[in-house]
Order: sequence, then C-alpha cells, then structure tokens
Amino acid sequence: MRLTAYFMPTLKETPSEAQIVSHRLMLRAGMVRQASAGIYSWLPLGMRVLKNIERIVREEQNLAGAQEVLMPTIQSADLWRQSGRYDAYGPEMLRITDRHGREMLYGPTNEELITEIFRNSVKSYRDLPKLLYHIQWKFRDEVRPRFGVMRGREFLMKDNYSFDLDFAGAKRSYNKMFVSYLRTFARLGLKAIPMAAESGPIGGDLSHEFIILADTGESAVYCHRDFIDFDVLGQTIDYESDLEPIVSHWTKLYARTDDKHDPEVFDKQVPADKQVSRRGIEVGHIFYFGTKYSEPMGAVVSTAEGQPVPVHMGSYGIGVSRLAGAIIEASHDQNGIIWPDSVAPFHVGLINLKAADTGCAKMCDELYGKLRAAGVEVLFDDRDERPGTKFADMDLIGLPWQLVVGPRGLEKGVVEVKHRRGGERQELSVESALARISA
Ligand code: 5CA
Repeated sequence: MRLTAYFMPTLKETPSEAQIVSHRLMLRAGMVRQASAGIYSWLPLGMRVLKNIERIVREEQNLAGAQEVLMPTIQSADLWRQSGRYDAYGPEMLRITDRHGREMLYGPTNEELITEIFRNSVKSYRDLPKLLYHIQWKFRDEVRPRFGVMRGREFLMKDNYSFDLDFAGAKRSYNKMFVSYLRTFARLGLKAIPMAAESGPIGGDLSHEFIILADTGESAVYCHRDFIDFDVLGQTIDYESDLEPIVSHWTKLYARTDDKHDPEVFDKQVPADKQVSRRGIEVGHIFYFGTKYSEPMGAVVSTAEGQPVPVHMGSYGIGVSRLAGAIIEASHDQNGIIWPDSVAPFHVGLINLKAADTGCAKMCDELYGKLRAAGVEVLFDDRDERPGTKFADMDLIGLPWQLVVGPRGLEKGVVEVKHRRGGERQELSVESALARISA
C-alpha cells in the first residue's frame, strides 16, 4: 500500500480526551475515531489489526474443536425473560422497541440465544459435547466508558458456549478453552495469567479471568511471580487428551483478582519476594455455570438410560477489540506502538527519504514490487515529506521493520534496515535487506 493513497489520518498533537497511552496512540496513529461515547469507528490501519487479532482467535478456537456460528446483535426480550435475566441485567442493557411494539435488545452476551438454538435441535447425549462460538459486536451501556476501545459500550467479543452431559464433560470443555486461551494470548505476544475470579452477571461458581499485567489496568490483581516465566507455546497440544495436568500447572500457584483475593492466604502461599500485586487488564473470562440457563430454558437431552437431564454449560469470552488496546499497553515506547509480528497491520514500512530523487524512487518501486511479489505486507511512505516526519510516523504506527532508502546510501549501494522493537539499524545490500526482513 502506498501511503499517498492510504487513509491513515495521523495526529501530531496528543488528543486531550485520551487518558492512557493505548488510547492516545490509537487516535494518533489513525486507527480509530470515536463516533459517540464508548463507540468507535475502525479506520484502515486499526481494521487490519482487529482482523489479525480475530484471525488468531479464530484459528485457536477451531484448533480446540470449536465451531463458528454467527448470531445477531439484536435479540428478543422474551428469550431473556425465560432465563430471568431481562430484569436482572439492569441499565447496562440497551433496550429497544420495534415498530410492532415488540421488546428487543442489543445483546450484551449470548447465553440465552445459543441455549435456544441448542434446545431446538439437540435431544440426545450422543450429540454432545458441542462447543459453538461467534465473533460479534456486543453492547453494554457502561456507566463509565473510558480508555478508548478498552472499556467501550460497543465492543467486539469472541464468545463461545459449551454443552455437555455432566460436570466431568463440562470440565473437559472448560479445560479446552483454558488451554486454547493460553495459546491465543501467547500468539498475540501477550503474557496472560489465568486468575480465579468472580462470575458476576454471567453466573456460576468456576471462573477464571485471563489478565495481562499493566499499570493502566482496571483491576487490582495478586499472583505468584513464577507465572511470568511459564510458557505454553513450546508444546503441542492434543485437545482430545487429558488437559488437566496443563490446567493444574497453571492454577496451582496463587493468582486471584481483587474480588477473590485473600491477603492471609496470599501471605501463606507466596513467599514475600515472589508476591506480585499489580494492576491488570482482563482480556478473557471463562465460566462454568452448570444448568443455570439450561434448566429454566428447558435445554434437555436424554441420557443413555433415557432420562431427560438439563445440559451442563459454560461460556468463554475474549475481548477482541479490547485486545487492540491491551497489546499497545503491553508493547510501546515513547515514540509509539511496537506491534508483535503476529498482529502488525503491515510487516514492513518502506521509507523513501527523498521522493523527488529519481534513483531513490526507482529503488523504492523495485523494493516495493519485490516485497509484494514475495507476499510481504508493505506500507510504502512515498509522500513528499521531510525525513523527520516520515521517521516519526513510521515509529508511531509501529510496524516490525523499516526499510529506508536515501540518496547517500544508494551511492554506497546500501539501504537501511531498522528493527522497530530493538531499535537496531543495519546498512545492507538490497538482497541482504530483503532476506533480513523476510527471515
Ligand atoms: N458471556 C461471557 C463469556 S462468553 C461474557 O460475556 N463474559 S465477559 O463479560 O467477561 O466478557 C468477555 C470479555 O469481553 C472480557 O473478558 C473483556 O475482555 C471483554 N469486555 C467486557 N466488557 C467490555 C467492554 N465494555 N469493552 C471492551 N471489552 C469488554
């Protein structure tokens, strides 16, 4: 993509409404714009990041054996009356009346709708287990929408729902999602720690929040320092095997959010030099809630003995749009964003230091063509701007690599390659530069 043709409205000034670094950088890099309080439009650069996050979440859900569906954003109030949550949900729910006077709502979550789909089609234990997910916008009329996409009113969530015959089956589904989440967040370049948490309006008594440590996080969290060195991507996971050993490895040390924190137990279980008490961002939340929805809504299957029993359910959420902000909170410097390779909107930024110079223009066109032919996503700064502006914008948007072409380098037969994360620069021949970037 040529920057002269691209829609990337960057801002030089720091927007005054943004209190945290990710919000400031997302606005400055032209990733999002606020439409109204807590509601955002995603511009091309932000959209690429959002799609990359979505792709990784989807790949990992599929790998764990979940199947993708798509439920609507608008739901019927009647369905929510069946579970008893229509009144219980309170002012966070956006309630709508259609032209026929029917009460509708913009879904804040989908337990009721998926339970209805399930109960109408599945009647036997033989059809279990099932794990169904979608990636869809949600609306919650938050009292205090803030921090940009981190606490929005409209936000993109991956929500998965599991259906099993009994607790043992439901725990297997829970474990699949637990491990899948560890992998998902690691692939997004994040260190997410599963912490015992309250289940709130979703309900149930087994629940973990996946938290990344960050000073700007909204929750106070407490955990054992050893979590920081745990790794999950080093092993191949067989989702049909017993995942309990992995889950217990990740749950045996103390890790709790504020609601579940017990200072006495913390002191007893964690030596003082291993105690981490920080703030954290909740990027995912998983729940087992048994028959909370299946019983009132009649989602019943027959057992092998022909007995009707309500299914055991769980739900598993990932804040897809929140993650764009959370990744920036975890990965930036004073000059801007530093994208992990896996979600970067482009892999390389190609900078022409002197657009008016025919040699530079020719070399840039050649590099641009070669990179694109090799399938490398490249953003080509072909604008007629000062080098300082180009460097600043490229650092701001945080692509993993910068490839800089200038008249002085060309005389020596070299171009400059800069790695955004480490900051190291190398002068290399064109061939070596291309090889370096593609490695
Ligand atoms: N139905 C369950 C799980 S599928 C559920 O709704 N869980 S949740 O309430 O914990 O939300 C799941 C994830 O969505 C959270 O972990 C968080 O990452 C994200 N999320 C929740 N509220 C917001 C919000 N206001 N803005 C952005 N992301 C949010």
